[in-house]
Amino acid sequence: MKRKPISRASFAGLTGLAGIAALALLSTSALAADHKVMISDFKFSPASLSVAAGDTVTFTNQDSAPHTATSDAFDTGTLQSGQSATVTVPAGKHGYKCRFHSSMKGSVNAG
Ligand SMILES: [Cu+2]
Repeated sequence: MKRKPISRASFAGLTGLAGIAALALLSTSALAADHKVMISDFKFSPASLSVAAGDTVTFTNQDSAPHTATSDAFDTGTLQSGQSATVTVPAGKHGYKCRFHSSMKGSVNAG
């Protein structure tokens, strides 16, 4: 009676599953989109934005004054005139403001 190489077959099955899991991870990160927010005239534009959780938002300061986009979830740090910074947005609704100008407010809603 011939013995079947069971252990080898199940090893191949596991490798296949790991491959599928790796592909799933890769495609998730490949789908993350980047969104743009411009800062000019002491305003964020668009002031409110809906994105997918894990997406990035790039803030660009077009004013001559320095600004930030600061929330509990992300912070661009100080953006001098012409500078930009990209942040990753976790799930949730995040209000943010400029650390230097309290009237400058925006929000990013990540579903
Ligand atoms: Cu500001």
